[in-house]
Amino acid sequence: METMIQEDKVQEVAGRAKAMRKHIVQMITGAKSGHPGGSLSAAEIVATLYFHEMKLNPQQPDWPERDRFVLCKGHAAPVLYAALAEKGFFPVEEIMTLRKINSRLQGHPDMKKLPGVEMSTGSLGQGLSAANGMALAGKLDKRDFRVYALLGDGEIQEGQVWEAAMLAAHYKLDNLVGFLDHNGLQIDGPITEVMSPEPVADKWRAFGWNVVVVNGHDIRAIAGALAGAREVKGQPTMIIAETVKGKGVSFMENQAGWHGNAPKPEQLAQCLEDIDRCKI
Ligand SMILES: Cc1ncc(C[n+]2csc(CCOP(=O)(O)OP(=O)(O)O)c2C)c(N)n1
Ligand SMILES: [Mg+2]
Repeated sequence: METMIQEDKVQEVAGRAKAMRKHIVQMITGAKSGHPGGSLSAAEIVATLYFHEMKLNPQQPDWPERDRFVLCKGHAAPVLYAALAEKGFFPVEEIMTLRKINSRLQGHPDMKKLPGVEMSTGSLGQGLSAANGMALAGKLDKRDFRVYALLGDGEIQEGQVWEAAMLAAHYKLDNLVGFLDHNGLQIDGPITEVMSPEPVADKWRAFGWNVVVVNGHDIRAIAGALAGAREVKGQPTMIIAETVKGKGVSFMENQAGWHGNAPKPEQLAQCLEDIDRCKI
């Protein structure tokens, strides 16, 4: 894949992804509940979007021309909160209010509470439909913002996802880019054992999407796929990101048991040390 991103930018995004991973384990440990696995797997995807790709203004979260991001897999809220905090939408210290009563950082993202959250999600399967609506509205209003949606590979077992897939292709939503966090695991184990959605690339292609497969921890590849998507006319793009669930924390990697478990306070130092050492 042709490199579409400057080397200093790659380093900046990598630094943000590392900082976001630390925020993720710190906030989930503090809350004593949350979803580390699918938050950590998406760190490079979300960091590349927020620190390279997307047009945003943290001082004006409702700026009409802004690009939109929908976290369809809403349980990965910590990765979104980490990005929004790093970007300056709210003070970084506030991440430690995760899942507290009256906090703006609920267990799943709430668009009415937290500036920068475009859609309230958590019930799997609904986010892509909302992203479609935003992308269609952008076309009707003749605005040139783009819409990004991040789906889980277990999430796409939901039927509504495929109605949305059909609609996006039908309406030629080339201002819409999906990411599939293809980490191979869902809450109870491997996606192929629970109810296989494979072969995922062929399915999205059959539904009329432009499909690209990348290493979801490779910032250059992600940025290249996003640049490629901008050149595609008349079709939405799905970037299938091959990732590792729990990426960056040695004892969480590829373990379904860390889907929705908080580290114990005595495990936090190990998490942070692993993240520091992790070479992506
Ligand atoms: C409609 C619905 N059913 C069930 C759940 C409970 N749930 C939360 S996360 C999850 C597994 C999701 O797996 P995947 O999409 O692969 O997410 P990731 O691996 O990226 O964390 C389930 C079943 C939910 N949030 N919504
Ligand atoms: Mg998964």
